[in-house]
Amino acid sequence: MTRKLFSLILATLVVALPVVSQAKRARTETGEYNTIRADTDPNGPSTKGHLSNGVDFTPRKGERFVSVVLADKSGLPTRAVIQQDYDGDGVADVSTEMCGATDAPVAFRKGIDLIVLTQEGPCEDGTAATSTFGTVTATFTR
Ligand SMILES: [Ca+2]
Repeated sequence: MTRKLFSLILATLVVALPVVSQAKRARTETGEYNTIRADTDPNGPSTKGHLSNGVDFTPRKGERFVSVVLADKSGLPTRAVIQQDYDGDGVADVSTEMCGATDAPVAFRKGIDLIVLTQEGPCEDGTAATSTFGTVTATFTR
């Protein structure tokens, strides 16, 4: 009886340990943006240019903070905001500025999608910046 119980406890620990370490690990997700409009494309209207200056991310259960990095093909930093629409009216209720990347993990309200929107022009501190096309990398932590 004791031996069976011990085996059961051991089996539970072996199964549970990877789950716990997985839960503490940060999760990274990427998305592409492209602010080059088809009608201003030097090659003329085409299917390769589409207007999309943002990337949506859906946080998972337990995630509370996000760090964001933008890699623009221009090589310059990209001004962006992280937004959440708490009441679903299509208007952002919170907006956090960044210049190329977040300085520190940003707390967000759980259960609501995050939208990372690139902005035209320089960053708030005057740093030269632009938005052409590139990748948004979001790292979620608990
Ligand atoms: Ca709103």
